[in-house]
Amino acid sequence: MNKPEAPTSLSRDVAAFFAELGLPAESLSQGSTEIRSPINGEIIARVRFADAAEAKAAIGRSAEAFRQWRVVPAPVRGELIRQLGNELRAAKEGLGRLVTIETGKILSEGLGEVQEMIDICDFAVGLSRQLYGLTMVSERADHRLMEQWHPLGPTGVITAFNFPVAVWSWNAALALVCGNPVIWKPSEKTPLTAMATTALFRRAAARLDNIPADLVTLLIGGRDVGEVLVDDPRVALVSATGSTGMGRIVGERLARRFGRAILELGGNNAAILCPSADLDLALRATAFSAIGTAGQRCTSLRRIIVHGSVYDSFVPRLKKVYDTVTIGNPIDGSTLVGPLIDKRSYEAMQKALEAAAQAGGKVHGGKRVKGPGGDDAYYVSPALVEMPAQTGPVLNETFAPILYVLRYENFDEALALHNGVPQGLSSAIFTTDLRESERFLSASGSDCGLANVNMGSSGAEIGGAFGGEKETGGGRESGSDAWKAYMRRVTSAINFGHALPLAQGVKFDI
Ligand code: UN1
Repeated sequence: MNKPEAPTSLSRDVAAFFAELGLPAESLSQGSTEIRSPINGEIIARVRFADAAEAKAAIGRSAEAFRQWRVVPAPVRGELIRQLGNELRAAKEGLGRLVTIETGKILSEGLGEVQEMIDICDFAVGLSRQLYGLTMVSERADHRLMEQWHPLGPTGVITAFNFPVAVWSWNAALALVCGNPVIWKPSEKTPLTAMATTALFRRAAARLDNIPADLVTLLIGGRDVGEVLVDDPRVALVSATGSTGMGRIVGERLARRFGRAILELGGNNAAILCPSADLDLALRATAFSAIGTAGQRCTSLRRIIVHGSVYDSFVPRLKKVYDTVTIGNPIDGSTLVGPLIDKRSYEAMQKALEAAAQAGGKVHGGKRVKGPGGDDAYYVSPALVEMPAQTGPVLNETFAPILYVLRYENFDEALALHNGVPQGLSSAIFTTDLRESERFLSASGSDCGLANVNMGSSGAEIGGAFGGEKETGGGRESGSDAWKAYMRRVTSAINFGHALPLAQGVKFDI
């Protein structure tokens, strides 16, 4: 474990990056909401929150931007995203570091998050020339059927603290090439990375002519601002990432007004460790998925279901990793585990561990450790909990590094445990047995949106559709055909003949 180091002046770093981006120094001291770095609890900014009236006005401006943007050809819209990708490339160091300062994830992951933004920009640029509709054969002579995809409307994007900018970019890059303006409400805990990203977007937009003002609006605010986005019928689509509790409210309220939703909510991701697994590989993959990002990814590994024949060779090795992993300042290159985001998160972790112990779990680790920041920072050793059964806190997502270990004897039992939780985001199997891996990926296998073989549950690339089932909300973002959620489909029938045959052979002669 790292020795505690003297706290650095993170606010100075933040101010320097903001100056580099041309953001006024006052933007860091404009308001009364204190933003603290989880690294040492230092106040790095005081930001102003928008209120509901400002949010409404912003939606009006976004609706105006939509009228202009929807008629810009999609490949021209793609050029804006190409410019955004270039800005992100140039600012990768600084923005990655700011992600680390604001979220506490290690620098390599802060940089990785910006890389994920660059990757989705590249994807979206290509996509801007591939918003394909279909043509279908018609049952009627001299008729043609076709579908087109048109821009949908202002898109609200509500993001969580743990991926403060990448998740915005998955949504924004697609929404923008699809012809929609974006209104962004970032997590209350991470407004600074959102401000910096918006500044980079403005730089990109300034390189081109005729980009409508208010194409991207940043609304830093609380729940009231989120509610305006969810309730206002001018917002055609809301993409929300966060807890299942939040998503249930957002989903219900959107449904009431027939607004569209993309929900990316809690995960309770598991891996099955089979008798034939490559244990060395499984150990590394488990460590990254369960301990990495201090367990604060929606894809973090939360359960491992281990076959009895490998339990005693695998679990003690895993415990050793848990005992020796480097915890400390995430800016320091040798650290693997940074702090939790805040005190509430620490308390939720302790509560879950107590409940697990009460349910018969054997808890290993999970204690507060001294980091670089004194009392206002929350560093913990990751926790491994051997459970006698899948009960109590094992059924919930606790956003902290807790890995529950369960034992199984036959594969069907493992699958039942795997799927026996309310969430369905990500999943993994470690096996070299083709039958097991194919079964896991089949209709009677993992019930999650993401199912991996011989790798952990976290760290997806942007090329595939990202999201999950059940209480994870069903939304898909990022790659594959996720773009379709940001557009409206028009199906057209065209008669190029002289007769008027009716479908299904109906006669209606006048
Ligand atoms: C999240 O935690 O909300 O698959 C997103 C991953 C990352 C994204 C996580 N690419 O772990």
